Amino acid sequence: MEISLRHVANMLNEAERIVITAHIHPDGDSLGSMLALYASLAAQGKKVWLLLDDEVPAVYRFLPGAELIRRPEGKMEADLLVVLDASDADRVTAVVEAVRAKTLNIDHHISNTKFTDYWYIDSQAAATGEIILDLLHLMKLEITADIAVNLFTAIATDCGFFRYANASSATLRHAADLIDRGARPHVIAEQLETKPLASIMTLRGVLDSLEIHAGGRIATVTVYVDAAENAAETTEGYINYPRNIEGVELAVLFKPVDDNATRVSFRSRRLDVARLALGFGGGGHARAAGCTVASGLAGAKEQILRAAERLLAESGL
Ligand SMILES: [Mn+2]
Repeated sequence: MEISLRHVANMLNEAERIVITAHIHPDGDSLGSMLALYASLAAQGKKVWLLLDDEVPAVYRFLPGAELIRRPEGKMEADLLVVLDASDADRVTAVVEAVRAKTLNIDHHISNTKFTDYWYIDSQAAATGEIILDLLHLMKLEITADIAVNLFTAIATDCGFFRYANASSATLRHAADLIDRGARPHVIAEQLETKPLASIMTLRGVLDSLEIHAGGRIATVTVYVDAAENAAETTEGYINYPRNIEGVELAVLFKPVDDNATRVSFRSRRLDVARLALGFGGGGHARAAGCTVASGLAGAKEQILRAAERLLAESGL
């Protein structure tokens, strides 16, 4: 059932035992939103748990409270399970199975499949963090400096530090509000941009894998990382290299998982890549989306390129 933000606030006020989760392969928005909501509800004396069926990538471990995020273990009961920044059930399976509770989804993905008991979706918001900030104001909860750091990171990372098309004047007003409450953008940016040497070494291989297709309109790169690294590091930033090439309408990042799975990320300037991702059971936004293709790298590449060239033609690009 679709509900208003006021109704979301009422549900949170009424619940005493609340589990907060977000999508697997967590990013700054999902983690920052989780931690901000956690801190505000826990400060009210509620029993709150942060569950995620994934590791927190190393780059986000500076977020205040990140160490409180646990993997689900066994079954549990709660009054409410809040699912943040997740657009479909596939991305939260383990936690939803482990927790018996009413489910509430707060999200900003246009591709949201409305998979919970209750949902609040604002596809105009650049980040779920923007919605959480509005919610905390509505609930008249204190926004501490730690909460501000989490929400600023959530918002900034989902709009390329205010450079992407989804960064609206409202996005910047939210960010300004958070700076007033103690978020320091230059400190957060430095945390996010400082990389381990291994990540730069990986970049060498990524650039080596660059391929140009469709007469220069599609650029692809491939990231090979073993499972352990995969869990600890975020590789999404690599897609900006093909994305920034002159004339490229569609950037694709392939991440081979095994012989039967290849994760794929898309970025574009004008093309609706959410449509492309949806065709492979994925989702996302118009200019940034992703999916997993049930095939090894070569097969996935072939299928994606075929679908992408068709979409380019249909879109007149
Ligand atoms: Mn998001």
